[in-house]
This record gives sequence, structure tokens and C-alpha cells, in this order.
Amino acid sequence: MRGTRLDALVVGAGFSGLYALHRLRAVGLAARLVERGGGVGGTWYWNRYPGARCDIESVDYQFSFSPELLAEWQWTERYAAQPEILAYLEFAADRLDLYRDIELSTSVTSARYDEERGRWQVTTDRGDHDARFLVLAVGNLSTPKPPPFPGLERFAGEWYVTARWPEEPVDLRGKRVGVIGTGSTGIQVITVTAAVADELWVFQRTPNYSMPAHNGPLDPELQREVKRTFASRRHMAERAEAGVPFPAPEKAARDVGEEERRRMYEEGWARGGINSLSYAFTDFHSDEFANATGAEFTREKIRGIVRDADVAELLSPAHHIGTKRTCVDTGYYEVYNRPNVHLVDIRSAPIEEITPRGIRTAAAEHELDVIVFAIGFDAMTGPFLDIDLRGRGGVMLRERWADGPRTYLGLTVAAFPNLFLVTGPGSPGVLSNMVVSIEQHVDWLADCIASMRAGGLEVIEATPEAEEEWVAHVAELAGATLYPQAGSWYVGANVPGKPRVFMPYVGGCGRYRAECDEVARAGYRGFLLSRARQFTSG
Ligand code: NA7
Repeated sequence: MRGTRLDALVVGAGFSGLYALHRLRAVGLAARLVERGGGVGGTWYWNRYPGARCDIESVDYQFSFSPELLAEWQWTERYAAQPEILAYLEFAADRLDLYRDIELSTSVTSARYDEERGRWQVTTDRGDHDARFLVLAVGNLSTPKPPPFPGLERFAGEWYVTARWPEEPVDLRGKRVGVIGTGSTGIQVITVTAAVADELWVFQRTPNYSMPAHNGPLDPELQREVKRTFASRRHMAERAEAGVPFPAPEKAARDVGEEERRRMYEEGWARGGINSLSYAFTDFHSDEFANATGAEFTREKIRGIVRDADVAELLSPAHHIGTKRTCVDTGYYEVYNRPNVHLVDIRSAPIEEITPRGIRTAAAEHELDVIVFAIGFDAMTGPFLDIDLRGRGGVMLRERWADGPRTYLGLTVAAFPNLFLVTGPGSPGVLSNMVVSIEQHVDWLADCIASMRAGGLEVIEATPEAEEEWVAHVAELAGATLYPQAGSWYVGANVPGKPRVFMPYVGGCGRYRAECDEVARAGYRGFLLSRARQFTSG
């Protein structure tokens, strides 16, 4: 059974999938989208946990391609919370008339490339599709890690995984709550839960660096100004390292004296946001000395905020700052001055089991009414490998990626013709403002498909040599930085047994865009383009 015959099937209805559906339609393709969730929104559909908020400023975390969307949508805060971003994506799907081609509550289980016909046979839990092109817009942080702790089934209270937070409100008021995990998610949950829970126990294995958001209502005049100047703002973001419109640093940390460095960091801290410190110096992520100055500045801030010196010490990270995604908070470190918040060091005394009454570590049992798991994701590869993907000759993606992911441009995989990944491993997506990376990826693949159609071509496939070179290029760029040294999800260190390969492209959005454009200009260098071997009427 071949199922619905399409030019393109898009999987996932987050920012990337919605834009892909829109762009593919615009180049004349019969396209549809399938989405596992009961609504559109992707990350912002699933992550409904208390405090969920974007770490990129709202005015930069929106689509740029549609003047209508830009004119009509008003953000209310400097950093938008999850409900507002979800409402924005629902609004975008509605305005772009996407819903008629979206199948919700539909999970792709397998996809096989039919070499004879040059088409993908895609199986979902609600029917099959037969598509020329397959676009996996499945996200990077969409496969949550299941809680690995023994005894959870016997816990008498309630428990939640942040990325599967229920739609119905969860009342944490007056409860004894335990949060496991202190990444971006944990920090957000902890900060808002501290104010409502009776007692909050934070189970921390590794502390993280967090910068102040200085969040607040968005000044209407500023928003008008951003709308007026949006094209140049986005142009700057697209060419910047992290996809945000800040001028690139010009000096190395050693080029300035200690006093000037401190002044620059103080200025960044006062401005706030994910790049508060990292935008100060060119060598922040590559030089031990430069990085250490930023790390120590942050630890000093923590010591200045948290009154209990032992707690401040426990909250002080030791890894290179910025080599795990820096967190952004609204009063995170301050919550540890509250009498109802308790930091539990599970590095020195690990969690041994969940008991019917709570969490038992090697040191003590903590009685809890609610446990929140903010323990992260099988990042970057998980969402792709969740699907049983088989390319040319039946080769399985799981086998091809057994020693770590391999892509060409982060967009394609050798032996998997007509398959496009959006923000896949080998792309700068996760190190950047995702929306900027997503628009670039989708524009590139849609332009590629349009040019194939114009030339009567039906099949595109990365060569193994081009893939090999790209993998080496990504590794070489990373090797010149401090990034691979951290035990981060960028390198697969957060999932037991996962290959330790540094996955993102660290060269920055601007350089990546130029490299992708150059490949296209050179007639899609590194790809084989052809007609399908056989034509059938389907
Ligand atoms: P992260 O950044 O992967 O953080 C997960 C946290 O959970 C982190 O503190 C982990 O400690 C902790 N963790 C994970 N597994 C365990 C176990 N088994 N026991 C105890 N603690 C554990 O995920 P987030 O959801 O916070 O953020 C992901 C991205 O979303 C973020 O980078 C932003 O881009 C947005 P560890 O560090 O492993 O010791």
C-alpha cells in the first residue's frame, strides 16, 4: 500500500515544519505535514511546564518571511513565555492557511526509500504516504529522556516530565515538590515553583551558568521601531555567529586590561540575555584564559547573590562557560535565599531510588508530593533515530549513525536521497537563534527542490565524499574551540551509551549560510542529481 501520493511530506509542525510546508507549497509542490502532537507548535506545544520561556528575545524569535505576520503580531514581553509562542505559531499556521494540509496526532513510524521510483514510502500510525521528498522537521530537543530511576512506579505522589507536561493545569501550591535537573528547563521550573510550593527540593548533579534575562513588558515604541527596521535587523542576525542581531566582538580577552574586562562584563550582565558575556570577546569560546575570566565573573555574581556560602559554592559551575547552552533566568540564584528552597547535591550523594514517599539519595530520603523530571533530551539524533528510516539498499539510518551522526551540510545524508533534515547534526541550529537557522535551512532546501524541478530532475543525493568532508569540517571547527570538552548534550554525553561526537556546526550562522550558498551556486556541489530510474503513475 502506497498511500497518499505527494510531492513532499513534512514531519513536524514546529517553526521548521510550518515554514517548510509554506515554502514547499510556494514552489508548487503538493505537500502535506504530519505532526505527533494534538496541535501545532512543536517544542512550544510540548513544553508547557511552569516557567517555560524562550532564551532568545521575542522580537528576534519570529518568522521574517511574511510582512503580514510581522505587522499583525504583537509580542508582550522581552522574552516570550510558552503560551505566547504557541499562540504565535497557531496564528501563523492559520494566517498561512496551513491547517488544511496538516494531520495532527499522527506519528511517523517508518520511512523507506524506493530506489526504483525515487520516492519515499512513509508509514504513520494513521495511514501511509508516498512522497518524492521527505523533510524531517522533527526538532532537536523533542525526544525527552525517560526517568531512569528505579522505584518510580511505586511513588504515591504525582510526577511529571517537563517536556510532556499536561495541558490541564497542575497545582503545585502548598505542595512538597522535588525537581531533578538544573539545565535551562530545571532553572525555569525551579524559579517559578519556589514561589508557590510549600517546600522545594532541587536535586542538582551539575550546576550551570545562568545570565539574568531582565525580562519585562516589551516597550510598544521599541516594538514599533523593530518592525520598522526588521529587515536590516534580521539581515544582521543572519550574518552573525548566533543568529541574533548583535555586532561581533572585535577584541580578544587579553587585548584589554582586567578593569576594562570587568566593565565590559558588567555592561553585558546589565544588558542581560544568553550572550551577556560571550559577545564581549572573539576568543570567549576558544581560549582558556578568556573563558576563565567570564566563568569567574559569573561565579562571583553567584556568590554575591546567594547568601549561604556553601550553597553558592554548590551552585558554581566548573565547566567552561558557554560550552553547554547558557541559561537565562529571572531570579534563579535568588530563590536559594528562600527558606522553603533546599539544594540537594546528588553529585556527592546520588539518587538511589524513588520510594513510595519521595526520593532517596545515598544520604537521605526526601518526602515529596510531586516530582518534576527536568532531565533533558536525547538531543539532535534522537528525533531522527526514533523513526525507522531506510535509504538506498535498505540501509538503516541507525546503522549509518551508529558511531555518531553523519550529514552533508546538516541537511542531507548520503544514501538517503531526497531526504532533508532541518537543523540536523552538522548544522549550527542548536547554537543559534533557531528561527534564523530554520528559515535559512528551509529556504535552501526549497530553492534546491525548485531548481531541480526547473531542470527536470527528481532525485538529489549527497555523495559519501561530500558527507565525509563535511563531517571532518564540523569536527575541525569544533576542535578549535573549548566546546567538545564539556560533557554536554552537544556531544551526546547526557545519554548513557550514546557515541561521543560533537554534533553542532560551530562556525556560526553567517559562515554556514555562505557555505550553503556556495554549494548551491556551484550547481549543488557534493550532490548527485538525477531522474528517478523508473516512472510510475503511483
Ligand atoms: P539539559 O540541559 O540536558 O539539562 C538536564 C539536567 O538534568 C541537567 O542538570 C542534568 O545533570 C540533569 N540530569 C539528567 N539526567 C540526570 C540523572 N539521571 N540524574 C540526575 N540528574 C540528571 O536539558 P534541559 O531540558 O534543561 O535543556 C535543554 C535545552 O533546552 C537547553 O540547552 C536549551 O537549549 C533549551 P547533568 O548536567 O547531566 O549532570
